[in-house]
Amino acid sequence: MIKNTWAEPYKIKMVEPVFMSTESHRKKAIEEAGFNTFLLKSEDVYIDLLTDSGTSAMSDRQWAGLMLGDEAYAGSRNFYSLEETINKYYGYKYVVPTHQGRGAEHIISQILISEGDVIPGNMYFTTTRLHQQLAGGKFVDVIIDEAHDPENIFPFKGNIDLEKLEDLIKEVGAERIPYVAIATTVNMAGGQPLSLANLKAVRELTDKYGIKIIHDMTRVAENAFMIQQIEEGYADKSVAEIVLEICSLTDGATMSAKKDAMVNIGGFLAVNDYDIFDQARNMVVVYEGLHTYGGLAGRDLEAMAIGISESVRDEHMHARIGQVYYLGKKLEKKGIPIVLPIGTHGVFLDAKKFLPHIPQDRFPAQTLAAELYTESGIRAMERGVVSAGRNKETGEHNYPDLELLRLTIPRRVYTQAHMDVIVEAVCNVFERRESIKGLKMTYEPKYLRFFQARFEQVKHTIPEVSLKQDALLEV
Ligand code: PM9
Repeated sequence: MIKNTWAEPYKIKMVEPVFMSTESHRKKAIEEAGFNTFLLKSEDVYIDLLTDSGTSAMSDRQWAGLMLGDEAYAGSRNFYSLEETINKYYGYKYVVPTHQGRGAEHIISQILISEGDVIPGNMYFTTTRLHQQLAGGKFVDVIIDEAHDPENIFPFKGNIDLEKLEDLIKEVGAERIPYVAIATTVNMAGGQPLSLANLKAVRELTDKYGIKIIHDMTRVAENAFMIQQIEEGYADKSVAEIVLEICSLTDGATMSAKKDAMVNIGGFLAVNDYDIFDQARNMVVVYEGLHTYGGLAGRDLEAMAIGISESVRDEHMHARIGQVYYLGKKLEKKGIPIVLPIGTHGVFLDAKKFLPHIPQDRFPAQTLAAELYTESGIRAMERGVVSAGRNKETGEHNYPDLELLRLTIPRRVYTQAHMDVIVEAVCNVFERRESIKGLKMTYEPKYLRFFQARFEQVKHTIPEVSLKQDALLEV
């Protein structure tokens, strides 16, 4: 993978200084943040690997696009430019802009899901599953088993298990399945791609039962690059061609343009069915804004359109994923337990292996996030039991097999030297791993708890009896 030497297909025109803190400053900061990296102030962070969402560097063309914002309330020319770009690069017919991905998830879930419906998908994503639940649906994971094993090196761990999917259809009935949810790539599995062969088979199966496919296309260009690199028959196709082929196999999509499309804010819902579009553009005026701006400024729509065209360029993807691989390979060589194969938007540390003495009730990945920050000022994101939330029926924690700390790489932001610093910091924490104790949750919000939960350090690593919460919906 990523065989050729690569370098960034751009040069740097503007820089933003970062804060070099002391260890005592960081100790205080993480304690004040309740040991939750989401609650740190960004100015206390040295290298920010919390997310690749809205954190990428825009190009000079995107910044220029901001100046072309047509801020008319209705019918802004930037909307038409975005619509044209989506038609051209993704092939979807109808577009409804939203302020970000979850705005689109809300709308499509409310339109397509009825109480008691079941939505199969290739692993849950936090906001996506919550919107499906809030609409009365139940998410069922039908990803292949390999995806739940951090050491399994199957190259397409984002694939759907066709047998699991067909068994589910037969069990609940096709009429209870409004759509199959397909994500490119699969974030919670470690940024893993799905193959076109698998997607074609899913299309065939869903056609047989008359079921739609809704595509979470947040990182579709990254998925397309992986297909180009490793799927038989795609080496000579461009990323742009593969993106179009993926989209053509689905009925509609939700997009968080803050990732692939490299804008600080923005998203959309795109569909091929006029009736769904008609309902969506009516709903968007209630929750987001008029259907030609969807909660965004005209300038945001223009930057998004330009970002989409930049995201599907082969040389961009080569450098973007090349950088993630550079980091992953170095960590792997040092013996750090990471999810394999290396994902496309970040390197995921396997916290169960990194801190085997900390039980999942003591939040090993959350603990590791706090330790890495204290060590180095590097901020990463927990993707384990805290993110997985609680079982809606029992109120117990959901215990995912994957207890991960995500080192997410923003696009076009950091250099190879930053990657080397990250490796050094992770190795330093690894060396003193046996002395690390776990955390206890002291505050838990009802929805998407990972964003705002607070923790305290514990003295011993014995499991906690997990607190139950009333009226739990989440996730
Ligand atoms: N992903 C991420 O850091 C943002 C914060 S965590 C909720 O990975 C997928 C695959 C995503 C995603 C956000 C959304 C929601 C949908 N699908 O954040 O609402 O990775 O734009 O998108 C984050 P928005």
